[in-house]
Amino acid sequence: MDIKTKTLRLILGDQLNINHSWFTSVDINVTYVLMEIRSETDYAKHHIQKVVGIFAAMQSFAKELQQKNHDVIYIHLNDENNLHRFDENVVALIDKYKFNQFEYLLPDEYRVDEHLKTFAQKLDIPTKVFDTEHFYSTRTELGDLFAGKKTYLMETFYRHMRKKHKVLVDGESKPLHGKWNFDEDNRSKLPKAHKPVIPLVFSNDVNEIETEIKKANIKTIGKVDSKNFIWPINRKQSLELLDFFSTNCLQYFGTFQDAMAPNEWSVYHSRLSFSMNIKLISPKEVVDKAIEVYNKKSDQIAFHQLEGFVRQIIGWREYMRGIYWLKMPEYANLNYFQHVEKLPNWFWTGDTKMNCLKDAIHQSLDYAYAHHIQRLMVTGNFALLAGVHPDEVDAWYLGIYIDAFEWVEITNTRGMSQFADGGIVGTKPYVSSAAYMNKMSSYCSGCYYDKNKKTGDRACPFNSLYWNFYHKHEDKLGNNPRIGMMYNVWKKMNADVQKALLDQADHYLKHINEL
Ligand code: FAD
Ligand code: DLZ
Ligand code: SF4
Repeated sequence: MDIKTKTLRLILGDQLNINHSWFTSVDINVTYVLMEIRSETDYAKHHIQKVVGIFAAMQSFAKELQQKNHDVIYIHLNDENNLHRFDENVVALIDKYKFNQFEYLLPDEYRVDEHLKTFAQKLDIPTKVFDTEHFYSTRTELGDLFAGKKTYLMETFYRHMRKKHKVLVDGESKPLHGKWNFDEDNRSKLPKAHKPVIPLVFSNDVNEIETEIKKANIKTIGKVDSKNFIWPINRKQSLELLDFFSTNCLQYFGTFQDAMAPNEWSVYHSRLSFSMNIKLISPKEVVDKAIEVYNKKSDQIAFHQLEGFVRQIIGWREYMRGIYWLKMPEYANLNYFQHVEKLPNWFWTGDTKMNCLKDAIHQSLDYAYAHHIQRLMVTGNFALLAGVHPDEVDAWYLGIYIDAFEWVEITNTRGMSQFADGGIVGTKPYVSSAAYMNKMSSYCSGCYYDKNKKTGDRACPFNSLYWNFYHKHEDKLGNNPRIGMMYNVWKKMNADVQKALLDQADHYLKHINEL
Protein backbone atom coordinates (compact mmCIF):
# COMPACT_ATOMS: atom_id res chain seq x y z
CA MET A 1 0.00 0.00 0.00
CA ASP A 2 1.26 3.50 -0.88
CA ILE A 3 2.11 5.70 2.10
CA LYS A 4 0.60 9.14 1.62
CA THR A 5 3.11 11.97 1.41
CA LYS A 6 2.57 14.43 4.21
CA THR A 7 4.73 17.47 3.61
CA LEU A 8 5.87 20.23 5.92
CA ARG A 9 6.99 23.40 4.12
CA LEU A 10 9.00 26.07 5.95
CA ILE A 11 8.55 29.76 5.05
CA LEU A 12 11.12 32.19 6.45
CA GLY A 13 10.23 35.72 7.54
CA ASP A 14 11.69 37.21 4.36
CA GLN A 15 10.03 34.73 2.00
CA LEU A 16 6.51 36.13 1.88
CA ASN A 17 5.95 35.70 -1.86
CA ILE A 18 2.28 34.92 -2.39
CA ASN A 19 2.89 34.48 -6.13
CA HIS A 20 5.24 31.57 -5.53
CA SER A 21 4.25 28.39 -7.37
CA TRP A 22 3.94 26.63 -3.99
CA PHE A 23 0.67 28.49 -3.50
CA THR A 24 -0.98 28.17 -6.91
CA SER A 25 -3.16 25.31 -5.76
CA VAL A 26 -4.23 23.91 -2.40
CA ASP A 27 -2.83 20.50 -1.48
CA ILE A 28 -4.43 18.97 1.60
CA ASN A 29 -1.27 16.97 2.23
CA VAL A 30 0.87 20.07 2.57
CA THR A 31 1.23 22.17 5.72
CA TYR A 32 3.12 25.47 5.83
CA VAL A 33 4.95 26.69 8.91
CA LEU A 34 6.10 30.18 9.84
CA MET A 35 7.86 30.82 13.13
CA GLU A 36 8.85 33.82 15.23
CA ILE A 37 12.08 32.66 16.82
CA ARG A 38 14.96 33.89 18.95
CA SER A 39 17.69 32.66 16.60
CA GLU A 40 16.44 35.33 14.17
CA THR A 41 15.52 38.10 16.59
CA ASP A 42 18.88 37.81 18.34
CA TYR A 43 21.56 37.29 15.64
CA ALA A 44 21.78 41.08 15.45
CA LYS A 45 20.43 43.81 17.67
CA HIS A 46 17.63 44.83 15.32
CA HIS A 47 15.65 48.03 15.18
CA ILE A 48 12.30 47.53 16.91
CA GLN A 49 10.53 48.53 13.68
CA LYS A 50 12.33 45.77 11.80
CA VAL A 51 11.22 43.03 14.21
CA VAL A 52 7.69 44.42 14.46
CA GLY A 53 7.49 44.84 10.68
CA ILE A 54 8.65 41.31 9.93
CA PHE A 55 6.34 39.72 12.49
CA ALA A 56 3.37 41.79 11.29
CA ALA A 57 4.07 40.81 7.69
CA MET A 58 4.52 37.13 8.65
CA GLN A 59 1.23 37.09 10.55
CA SER A 60 -0.61 38.81 7.74
CA PHE A 61 0.90 36.39 5.21
CA ALA A 62 -0.12 33.36 7.28
CA LYS A 63 -3.68 34.71 7.42
CA GLU A 64 -3.72 35.24 3.67
CA LEU A 65 -2.60 31.64 3.12
CA GLN A 66 -5.31 30.38 5.48
CA GLN A 67 -7.93 32.45 3.68
CA LYS A 68 -6.84 30.70 0.50
CA ASN A 69 -7.45 27.38 2.33
CA HIS A 70 -3.84 26.38 2.79
CA ASP A 71 -3.01 24.56 6.01
CA VAL A 72 -0.75 26.79 8.13
CA ILE A 73 0.99 26.39 11.47
CA TYR A 74 2.11 29.71 12.96
CA ILE A 75 4.48 29.60 15.92
CA HIS A 76 4.26 32.86 17.88
CA LEU A 77 7.20 34.29 19.76
CA ASN A 78 5.88 33.47 23.21
CA ASP A 79 4.18 30.15 22.43
CA GLU A 80 4.99 27.62 25.13
CA ASN A 81 6.29 24.99 22.71
CA ASN A 82 8.44 27.37 20.66
CA LEU A 83 12.01 25.98 20.61
CA HIS A 84 13.31 29.14 18.90
CA ARG A 85 15.35 27.42 16.18
CA PHE A 86 14.23 26.46 12.69
CA ASP A 87 15.59 22.90 12.99
CA GLU A 88 14.24 22.15 16.47
CA ASN A 89 10.76 23.51 15.75
CA VAL A 90 10.62 21.54 12.50
CA VAL A 91 11.72 18.30 14.22
CA ALA A 92 9.06 18.80 16.90
CA LEU A 93 6.38 19.28 14.22
CA ILE A 94 7.54 16.23 12.25
CA ASP A 95 7.31 14.13 15.42
CA LYS A 96 3.94 15.51 16.44
CA TYR A 97 2.16 15.43 13.08
CA LYS A 98 4.10 12.60 11.42
CA PHE A 99 5.22 14.56 8.36
CA ASN A 100 7.20 12.34 6.01
CA GLN A 101 8.62 15.06 3.74
CA PHE A 102 10.27 18.41 4.50
CA GLU A 103 10.61 21.27 2.02
CA TYR A 104 12.02 24.78 2.24
CA LEU A 105 12.89 27.75 0.04
CA LEU A 106 16.47 28.83 -0.64
CA PRO A 107 17.37 31.21 2.20
CA ASP A 108 18.93 34.54 1.25
CA GLU A 109 21.40 34.45 4.11
CA TYR A 110 24.49 32.24 4.20
CA ARG A 111 24.11 31.43 7.91
CA VAL A 112 20.54 30.18 7.49
CA ASP A 113 21.39 28.44 4.22
CA GLU A 114 24.13 26.42 5.93
CA HIS A 115 21.90 25.72 8.91
CA LEU A 116 19.04 24.35 6.81
CA LYS A 117 21.33 22.47 4.42
CA THR A 118 23.02 20.64 7.30
CA PHE A 119 19.71 20.03 8.99
CA ALA A 120 18.06 18.68 5.83
CA GLN A 121 20.97 16.28 5.25
CA LYS A 122 20.55 14.86 8.74
CA LEU A 123 16.79 14.39 8.57
CA ASP A 124 15.69 10.84 7.94
CA ILE A 125 12.80 11.84 5.69
CA PRO A 126 13.08 13.13 2.10
CA THR A 127 13.78 16.85 1.81
CA LYS A 128 13.58 19.27 -1.09
CA VAL A 129 14.65 22.87 -1.57
CA PHE A 130 12.98 25.31 -3.98
CA ASP A 131 13.91 28.66 -5.46
CA THR A 132 12.11 31.68 -3.96
CA GLU A 133 11.04 32.80 -7.45
CA HIS A 134 11.81 36.39 -6.52
CA PHE A 135 15.09 37.56 -8.05
CA TYR A 136 15.90 38.16 -11.71
CA SER A 137 19.19 36.26 -11.42
CA THR A 138 20.25 33.00 -9.84
CA ARG A 139 22.73 32.81 -6.99
CA THR A 140 25.54 31.80 -9.33
CA GLU A 141 24.77 33.93 -12.38
CA LEU A 142 27.17 36.74 -11.54
CA GLY A 143 29.95 34.27 -10.79
CA ASP A 144 29.37 32.56 -14.13
CA LEU A 145 29.33 35.87 -16.00
CA PHE A 146 32.68 36.92 -14.54
CA ALA A 147 34.30 33.46 -14.55
CA GLY A 148 38.06 33.82 -14.99
CA LYS A 149 37.92 37.61 -14.54
CA LYS A 150 39.68 39.49 -11.77
CA THR A 151 37.18 42.32 -11.51
CA TYR A 152 33.42 42.38 -11.23
CA LEU A 153 32.15 45.62 -12.74
CA MET A 154 28.56 46.42 -11.83
CA GLU A 155 28.10 48.15 -15.17
CA THR A 156 28.97 44.93 -17.07
CA PHE A 157 26.53 42.93 -14.98
CA TYR A 158 23.84 45.61 -15.40
CA ARG A 159 24.12 45.56 -19.19
CA HIS A 160 23.94 41.77 -19.14
CA MET A 161 20.72 42.00 -17.09
CA ARG A 162 19.19 44.64 -19.35
CA LYS A 163 19.85 42.54 -22.44
CA LYS A 164 18.86 39.22 -20.91
CA HIS A 165 15.56 40.52 -19.53
CA LYS A 166 14.91 42.92 -22.41
CA VAL A 167 14.59 45.93 -20.13
CA LEU A 168 14.91 49.37 -21.75
CA VAL A 169 16.53 47.92 -24.87
CA ASP A 170 15.47 47.92 -28.51
CA GLY A 171 14.98 44.89 -30.74
CA GLU A 172 18.73 44.59 -31.25
CA SER A 173 19.49 44.66 -27.54
CA LYS A 174 20.82 48.23 -27.82
CA PRO A 175 20.03 50.59 -24.96
CA LEU A 176 17.06 52.90 -25.47
CA HIS A 177 18.08 56.53 -25.99
CA GLY A 178 21.56 55.45 -27.05
CA LYS A 179 23.27 55.02 -23.69
CA TRP A 180 23.25 52.41 -20.93
CA ASN A 181 23.76 54.79 -18.07
CA PHE A 182 22.54 58.35 -17.55
CA ASP A 183 24.11 58.90 -14.15
CA GLU A 184 25.68 62.21 -15.08
CA ASP A 185 22.17 63.70 -15.43
CA ASN A 186 21.44 62.87 -11.81
CA ARG A 187 22.93 64.10 -8.54
CA SER A 188 21.46 67.56 -7.95
CA LYS A 189 21.08 69.26 -4.60
CA LEU A 190 17.54 70.17 -3.51
CA PRO A 191 16.97 73.82 -4.49
CA LYS A 192 16.25 76.05 -1.48
CA ALA A 193 12.55 76.55 -2.15
CA HIS A 194 11.96 72.98 -3.29
CA LYS A 195 9.81 70.88 -0.97
CA PRO A 196 9.85 67.16 -1.80
CA VAL A 197 6.61 65.23 -1.86
CA ILE A 198 5.22 64.22 1.54
CA PRO A 199 6.06 60.51 1.95
CA LEU A 200 3.18 58.04 1.94
CA VAL A 201 3.17 56.22 5.27
CA PHE A 202 0.74 53.68 6.71
CA SER A 203 -0.93 53.57 10.06
CA ASN A 204 -0.86 49.92 11.07
CA ASP A 205 -1.78 48.90 14.58
CA VAL A 206 1.00 46.52 15.63
CA ASN A 207 0.69 47.18 19.33
CA GLU A 208 0.10 43.54 20.28
CA ILE A 209 3.24 42.49 18.44
CA GLU A 210 5.29 45.14 20.19
CA THR A 211 3.91 43.96 23.54
CA GLU A 212 4.97 40.37 22.81
CA ILE A 213 8.46 41.49 21.80
CA LYS A 214 8.80 43.46 25.02
CA LYS A 215 7.45 40.52 27.05
CA ALA A 216 10.14 38.31 25.53
CA ASN A 217 12.73 40.91 26.52
CA ILE A 218 14.27 41.07 23.06
CA LYS A 219 16.98 43.72 22.89
CA THR A 220 16.20 46.21 20.13
CA ILE A 221 17.23 49.68 19.03
CA GLY A 222 15.26 52.76 17.98
CA LYS A 223 11.62 53.48 18.60
CA VAL A 224 8.22 52.66 17.13
CA ASP A 225 4.77 54.20 17.18
CA SER A 226 3.07 50.82 17.26
CA LYS A 227 -0.44 52.26 16.93
CA ASN A 228 0.61 53.93 13.69
CA PHE A 229 3.27 51.71 12.22
CA ILE A 230 4.39 53.43 9.03
CA TRP A 231 5.82 50.57 6.97
CA PRO A 232 3.86 48.37 4.54
CA ILE A 233 3.14 45.02 6.17
CA ASN A 234 1.32 43.25 3.36
CA ARG A 235 1.22 43.04 -0.40
CA LYS A 236 -1.66 45.48 -0.76
CA GLN A 237 0.20 48.23 1.07
CA SER A 238 3.41 47.44 -0.79
CA LEU A 239 1.61 47.85 -4.11
CA GLU A 240 0.12 51.11 -2.85
CA LEU A 241 3.60 52.38 -2.02
CA LEU A 242 4.85 51.30 -5.44
CA ASP A 243 1.98 53.15 -7.04
CA PHE A 244 2.69 56.24 -4.93
CA PHE A 245 6.36 56.16 -5.89
CA SER A 246 5.74 55.70 -9.61
CA THR A 247 3.15 58.47 -9.71
CA ASN A 248 4.78 61.03 -7.42
CA CYS A 249 8.50 60.35 -7.08
CA LEU A 250 9.81 58.69 -10.22
CA GLN A 251 9.86 61.96 -12.12
CA TYR A 252 12.48 63.34 -9.69
CA PHE A 253 14.13 60.11 -8.61
CA GLY A 254 17.38 60.41 -10.54
CA THR A 255 17.75 64.16 -10.22
CA PHE A 256 17.55 64.14 -6.41
CA GLN A 257 18.83 60.64 -5.79
CA ASP A 258 21.89 61.92 -3.93
CA ALA A 259 20.29 64.98 -2.32
CA MET A 260 20.10 65.37 1.45
CA ALA A 261 18.34 67.91 3.64
CA PRO A 262 17.50 68.12 7.34
CA ASN A 263 14.07 66.69 8.14
CA GLU A 264 13.65 65.26 4.63
CA TRP A 265 13.93 61.59 5.44
CA SER A 266 12.67 60.17 2.18
CA VAL A 267 13.15 62.86 -0.53
CA TYR A 268 12.08 61.05 -3.76
CA HIS A 269 13.21 57.57 -2.73
CA SER A 270 10.81 54.67 -3.06
CA ARG A 271 11.20 53.05 0.39
CA LEU A 272 10.33 49.79 -1.32
CA SER A 273 13.41 47.89 -0.09
CA PHE A 274 11.60 46.38 2.91
CA SER A 275 8.66 45.16 0.81
CA MET A 276 11.02 43.77 -1.80
CA ASN A 277 13.48 42.18 0.63
CA ILE A 278 10.75 40.24 2.44
CA LYS A 279 9.28 39.46 -1.01
CA LEU A 280 5.86 41.01 -0.61
CA ILE A 281 6.54 42.37 -4.08
CA SER A 282 9.07 41.31 -6.69
CA PRO A 283 11.78 43.40 -8.35
CA LYS A 284 10.16 42.64 -11.71
CA GLU A 285 6.83 44.08 -10.55
CA VAL A 286 8.62 47.22 -9.41
CA VAL A 287 10.59 47.65 -12.64
CA ASP A 288 7.56 46.87 -14.82
CA LYS A 289 5.40 49.36 -12.95
CA ALA A 290 8.00 52.13 -13.25
CA ILE A 291 8.29 51.49 -17.00
CA GLU A 292 4.51 51.41 -17.38
CA VAL A 293 4.10 54.77 -15.64
CA TYR A 294 7.00 56.25 -17.63
CA ASN A 295 5.40 55.08 -20.89
CA LYS A 296 2.13 56.77 -19.92
CA LYS A 297 3.79 59.98 -18.76
CA SER A 298 6.94 60.26 -20.83
CA ASP A 299 6.10 63.93 -21.38
CA GLN A 300 6.58 64.44 -17.63
CA ILE A 301 9.18 61.83 -16.71
CA ALA A 302 12.60 62.12 -18.34
CA PHE A 303 14.25 58.87 -19.38
CA HIS A 304 17.24 59.33 -17.06
CA GLN A 305 14.92 59.28 -14.04
CA LEU A 306 13.60 55.89 -15.08
CA GLU A 307 17.00 54.47 -16.06
CA GLY A 308 18.49 55.58 -12.73
CA PHE A 309 15.76 53.76 -10.83
CA VAL A 310 15.82 50.60 -12.95
CA ARG A 311 19.61 50.43 -12.50
CA GLN A 312 19.26 50.30 -8.72
CA ILE A 313 17.05 47.26 -8.90
CA ILE A 314 18.07 45.26 -11.92
CA GLY A 315 21.68 46.36 -11.47
CA TRP A 316 22.80 47.05 -7.93
CA ARG A 317 20.36 44.85 -6.05
CA GLU A 318 20.96 41.74 -8.15
CA TYR A 319 24.69 42.51 -8.39
CA MET A 320 25.08 42.67 -4.61
CA ARG A 321 23.32 39.34 -4.23
CA GLY A 322 25.58 37.77 -6.87
CA ILE A 323 28.72 39.05 -5.12
CA TYR A 324 27.38 37.75 -1.80
CA TRP A 325 26.95 34.20 -3.04
CA LEU A 326 30.23 34.28 -4.93
CA LYS A 327 32.30 35.52 -2.01
CA MET A 328 30.70 34.20 1.16
CA PRO A 329 31.73 33.12 3.76
CA GLU A 330 35.18 34.73 3.31
CA TYR A 331 33.58 38.08 2.55
CA ALA A 332 32.36 38.47 6.14
CA ASN A 333 35.93 38.59 7.43
CA LEU A 334 37.51 40.99 4.93
CA ASN A 335 39.23 44.01 6.47
CA TYR A 336 41.46 45.45 3.73
CA PHE A 337 42.64 48.44 5.76
CA GLN A 338 43.04 46.40 8.96
CA HIS A 339 40.80 48.84 10.78
CA VAL A 340 40.35 48.19 14.49
CA GLU A 341 38.45 51.10 16.06
CA LYS A 342 35.03 51.06 17.71
CA LEU A 343 32.04 53.05 16.49
CA PRO A 344 31.58 56.24 18.49
CA ASN A 345 28.88 55.90 21.17
CA TRP A 346 26.77 58.56 19.45
CA PHE A 347 26.08 56.22 16.52
CA TRP A 348 23.52 54.66 18.88
CA THR A 349 21.97 57.94 20.05
CA GLY A 350 22.57 60.60 17.40
CA ASP A 351 24.00 62.76 20.14
CA THR A 352 26.72 64.57 18.18
CA LYS A 353 27.36 68.16 17.16
CA MET A 354 28.04 67.09 13.57
CA ASN A 355 24.81 68.13 11.88
CA CYS A 356 24.92 65.66 8.99
CA LEU A 357 25.55 62.71 11.28
CA LYS A 358 23.08 63.91 13.91
CA ASP A 359 20.33 64.09 11.29
CA ALA A 360 21.13 60.79 9.56
CA ILE A 361 21.39 58.87 12.85
CA HIS A 362 18.30 60.41 14.47
CA GLN A 363 16.37 59.67 11.33
CA SER A 364 17.61 56.07 11.33
CA LEU A 365 16.56 55.62 14.95
CA ASP A 366 13.16 57.22 14.31
CA TYR A 367 12.27 55.54 11.00
CA ALA A 368 14.61 52.52 10.70
CA TYR A 369 15.45 54.09 7.36
CA ALA A 370 18.00 56.33 5.71
CA HIS A 371 18.39 56.66 2.01
CA HIS A 372 21.42 55.48 0.10
CA ILE A 373 23.53 58.61 0.19
CA GLN A 374 22.97 59.09 3.90
CA ARG A 375 24.15 55.51 4.45
CA LEU A 376 27.11 55.82 2.09
CA MET A 377 28.33 59.39 2.39
CA VAL A 378 27.35 60.34 5.94
CA THR A 379 27.48 57.41 8.37
CA GLY A 380 29.55 55.07 6.17
CA ASN A 381 31.97 57.80 5.14
CA PHE A 382 32.57 58.79 8.76
CA ALA A 383 33.06 55.19 9.94
CA LEU A 384 35.64 54.58 7.21
CA LEU A 385 37.52 57.83 7.86
CA ALA A 386 37.53 57.01 11.58
CA GLY A 387 39.07 53.57 10.94
CA VAL A 388 36.22 51.60 12.51
CA HIS A 389 36.43 47.81 12.35
CA PRO A 390 34.09 46.55 9.57
CA ASP A 391 32.50 44.08 12.02
CA GLU A 392 31.30 47.02 14.11
CA VAL A 393 30.04 48.86 11.06
CA ASP A 394 28.26 45.77 9.74
CA ALA A 395 26.55 45.10 13.07
CA TRP A 396 25.22 48.66 13.10
CA TYR A 397 23.85 48.55 9.55
CA LEU A 398 22.47 45.03 9.94
CA GLY A 399 20.55 46.14 13.01
CA ILE A 400 19.32 49.61 12.34
CA TYR A 401 17.60 49.45 8.95
CA ILE A 402 14.24 47.86 8.32
CA ASP A 403 15.51 46.49 5.00
CA ALA A 404 18.73 45.03 6.43
CA PHE A 405 19.37 41.41 5.47
CA GLU A 406 22.93 40.22 5.29
CA TRP A 407 23.07 39.45 1.55
CA VAL A 408 22.45 43.09 0.68
CA GLU A 409 23.68 44.74 3.87
CA ILE A 410 27.18 43.26 4.01
CA THR A 411 28.00 43.78 0.34
CA ASN A 412 26.95 47.41 0.65
CA THR A 413 28.58 48.03 4.01
CA ARG A 414 31.78 46.02 3.98
CA GLY A 415 32.10 46.36 0.23
CA MET A 416 30.76 49.56 -1.22
CA SER A 417 30.94 51.70 1.91
CA GLN A 418 34.00 50.47 3.84
CA PHE A 419 36.12 49.16 0.93
CA ALA A 420 36.99 46.33 3.30
CA ASP A 421 36.88 43.95 0.33
CA GLY A 422 39.78 45.81 -1.26
CA GLY A 423 37.79 46.68 -4.38
CA ILE A 424 35.54 43.73 -5.24
CA VAL A 425 32.40 45.88 -5.26
CA GLY A 426 33.80 49.37 -5.76
CA THR A 427 36.75 50.73 -7.63
CA LYS A 428 37.68 53.23 -4.93
CA PRO A 429 36.65 54.07 -1.36
CA TYR A 430 33.67 56.40 -0.95
CA VAL A 431 35.17 59.07 1.26
CA SER A 432 34.69 62.81 1.21
CA SER A 433 35.42 66.00 3.06
CA ALA A 434 32.82 68.65 3.95
CA ALA A 435 32.91 69.90 0.35
CA TYR A 436 30.82 66.95 -0.88
CA MET A 437 28.40 67.21 2.03
CA ASN A 438 27.90 70.87 1.29
CA LYS A 439 27.46 70.19 -2.41
CA MET A 440 24.72 67.63 -1.87
CA SER A 441 22.98 68.87 1.28
CA SER A 442 22.04 71.84 3.38
CA TYR A 443 23.42 70.27 6.57
CA CYS A 444 26.55 72.40 6.80
CA SER A 445 24.81 75.75 7.11
CA GLY A 446 23.24 74.74 10.44
CA CYS A 447 26.25 72.96 11.86
CA TYR A 448 28.32 73.63 14.98
CA TYR A 449 31.39 72.91 12.84
CA ASP A 450 32.72 75.10 10.05
CA LYS A 451 32.70 73.35 6.69
CA ASN A 452 35.42 75.66 5.39
CA LYS A 453 37.88 75.10 8.23
CA LYS A 454 40.34 72.24 8.03
CA THR A 455 42.17 72.83 11.29
CA GLY A 456 41.61 74.73 14.52
CA ASP A 457 38.57 75.29 16.66
CA ARG A 458 35.30 74.04 15.14
CA ALA A 459 36.97 72.79 11.96
CA CYS A 460 34.72 70.25 10.29
CA PRO A 461 36.07 66.81 11.32
CA PHE A 462 35.51 65.40 7.83
CA ASN A 463 38.19 67.73 6.43
CA SER A 464 41.17 66.54 8.44
CA LEU A 465 39.97 62.93 8.71
CA TYR A 466 39.77 62.81 4.93
CA TRP A 467 43.43 63.69 4.40
CA ASN A 468 44.47 61.54 7.34
CA PHE A 469 42.77 58.57 5.69
CA TYR A 470 44.55 59.03 2.38
CA HIS A 471 47.89 59.62 4.09
CA LYS A 472 47.54 56.54 6.28
CA HIS A 473 46.58 54.24 3.41
CA GLU A 474 48.91 55.49 0.70
CA ASP A 475 50.48 52.03 0.44
CA LYS A 476 47.11 50.56 -0.50
CA LEU A 477 45.59 53.44 -2.48
CA GLY A 478 48.53 55.39 -3.91
CA ASN A 479 48.56 53.44 -7.16
CA ASN A 480 44.81 53.54 -7.72
CA PRO A 481 44.36 55.55 -10.93
CA ARG A 482 40.99 56.88 -9.73
CA ILE A 483 42.64 58.47 -6.67
CA GLY A 484 45.96 59.63 -8.08
CA MET A 485 44.77 63.22 -8.29
CA MET A 486 44.12 63.39 -4.54
CA TYR A 487 47.66 62.22 -3.80
CA ASN A 488 48.99 64.92 -6.10
CA VAL A 489 47.08 67.53 -4.11
CA TRP A 490 48.36 66.07 -0.83
CA LYS A 491 51.94 66.03 -2.02
CA LYS A 492 51.76 69.64 -3.14
CA MET A 493 50.79 70.81 0.37
CA ASN A 494 53.68 72.06 2.41
CA ALA A 495 54.83 69.96 5.35
CA ASP A 496 53.38 72.34 8.00
CA VAL A 497 49.92 72.16 6.45
CA GLN A 498 50.12 68.39 6.24
CA LYS A 499 51.23 68.15 9.86
CA ALA A 500 48.46 70.46 11.06
CA LEU A 501 45.86 68.30 9.25
CA LEU A 502 47.23 65.08 10.69
CA ASP A 503 47.40 66.56 14.20
CA GLN A 504 43.84 67.79 13.89
CA ALA A 505 42.66 64.35 12.77
CA ASP A 506 44.57 62.72 15.59
CA HIS A 507 42.93 65.05 18.10
CA TYR A 508 39.46 64.29 16.75
CA LEU A 509 40.07 60.54 16.71
CA LYS A 510 41.24 60.67 20.32
CA HIS A 511 38.07 62.55 21.29
CA ILE A 512 35.71 60.80 18.92
CA ASN A 513 32.95 60.31 21.48
CA GLU A 514 32.81 64.07 22.08
CA LEU A 515 32.40 65.11 18.47
P1 FAD B 1 15.55 53.68 -3.60
O1 FAD B 1 16.56 54.75 -3.56
O2 FAD B 1 14.16 54.03 -3.88
O3 FAD B 1 16.07 52.60 -4.66
C1 FAD B 1 15.19 51.64 -5.22
C2 FAD B 1 15.63 50.24 -4.89
O4 FAD B 1 16.86 49.95 -5.48
C3 FAD B 1 15.80 49.94 -3.42
O5 FAD B 1 14.58 49.64 -2.78
C4 FAD B 1 16.76 48.76 -3.44
O6 FAD B 1 16.05 47.56 -3.56
C5 FAD B 1 17.56 48.99 -4.69
N1 FAD B 1 18.88 49.52 -4.38
C6 FAD B 1 19.30 50.79 -4.46
N2 FAD B 1 20.61 50.87 -4.16
C7 FAD B 1 21.01 49.63 -3.86
C8 FAD B 1 22.24 49.07 -3.46
N3 FAD B 1 23.35 49.79 -3.31
N4 FAD B 1 22.27 47.75 -3.23
C9 FAD B 1 21.18 46.98 -3.37
N5 FAD B 1 20.00 47.45 -3.75
C10 FAD B 1 19.92 48.77 -3.99
N6 FAD B 1 19.83 47.99 0.90
C11 FAD B 1 19.04 47.03 1.41
O7 FAD B 1 18.03 46.65 0.80
N7 FAD B 1 19.34 46.46 2.61
C12 FAD B 1 20.42 46.83 3.34
O8 FAD B 1 20.67 46.30 4.41
C13 FAD B 1 21.25 47.86 2.82
N8 FAD B 1 22.34 48.30 3.52
C14 FAD B 1 23.11 49.30 3.01
C15 FAD B 1 24.23 49.71 3.74
C16 FAD B 1 25.04 50.71 3.24
C17 FAD B 1 26.27 51.14 3.99
C18 FAD B 1 24.73 51.30 2.00
C19 FAD B 1 25.61 52.36 1.45
C20 FAD B 1 23.63 50.90 1.28
C21 FAD B 1 22.81 49.90 1.76
N9 FAD B 1 21.68 49.44 1.04
C22 FAD B 1 20.91 48.43 1.57
C23 FAD B 1 21.40 49.94 -0.32
C24 FAD B 1 20.45 51.15 -0.38
O9 FAD B 1 20.94 52.16 0.45
C25 FAD B 1 19.03 50.77 0.01
O10 FAD B 1 18.59 49.70 -0.79
C26 FAD B 1 18.07 51.92 -0.18
O11 FAD B 1 18.49 53.03 0.57
C27 FAD B 1 16.67 51.50 0.23
O12 FAD B 1 15.79 52.58 0.18
P2 FAD B 1 14.74 52.77 -0.98
O13 FAD B 1 13.91 51.54 -1.10
O14 FAD B 1 14.04 54.04 -0.73
O15 FAD B 1 15.67 52.86 -2.24
C1 DLZ C 1 15.07 39.26 10.51
C2 DLZ C 1 14.12 38.25 11.05
C3 DLZ C 1 13.64 38.37 12.36
C4 DLZ C 1 13.98 39.54 13.21
N1 DLZ C 1 12.84 37.44 12.88
C5 DLZ C 1 12.48 36.36 12.15
C6 DLZ C 1 11.69 35.32 12.70
O1 DLZ C 1 11.33 35.33 13.87
N2 DLZ C 1 11.36 34.27 11.91
C7 DLZ C 1 11.79 34.17 10.63
O2 DLZ C 1 11.43 33.20 9.95
N3 DLZ C 1 12.56 35.13 10.10
C8 DLZ C 1 12.91 36.22 10.82
N4 DLZ C 1 13.73 37.17 10.29
C9 DLZ C 1 14.20 36.99 8.91
C10 DLZ C 1 15.33 35.94 8.86
O3 DLZ C 1 16.43 36.39 9.63
C11 DLZ C 1 15.70 35.71 7.40
O4 DLZ C 1 14.70 34.93 6.85
C12 DLZ C 1 17.02 35.01 7.24
O5 DLZ C 1 18.05 35.88 7.61
C13 DLZ C 1 17.24 34.56 5.80
O6 DLZ C 1 17.44 35.66 4.96
FE1 SF4 D 1 28.81 67.54 8.50
FE2 SF4 D 1 31.05 68.99 8.58
FE3 SF4 D 1 28.97 69.88 7.23
FE4 SF4 D 1 28.92 69.79 9.89
S1 SF4 D 1 30.25 71.04 8.62
S2 SF4 D 1 27.30 69.15 8.51
S3 SF4 D 1 30.08 67.95 10.30
S4 SF4 D 1 30.14 68.04 6.80
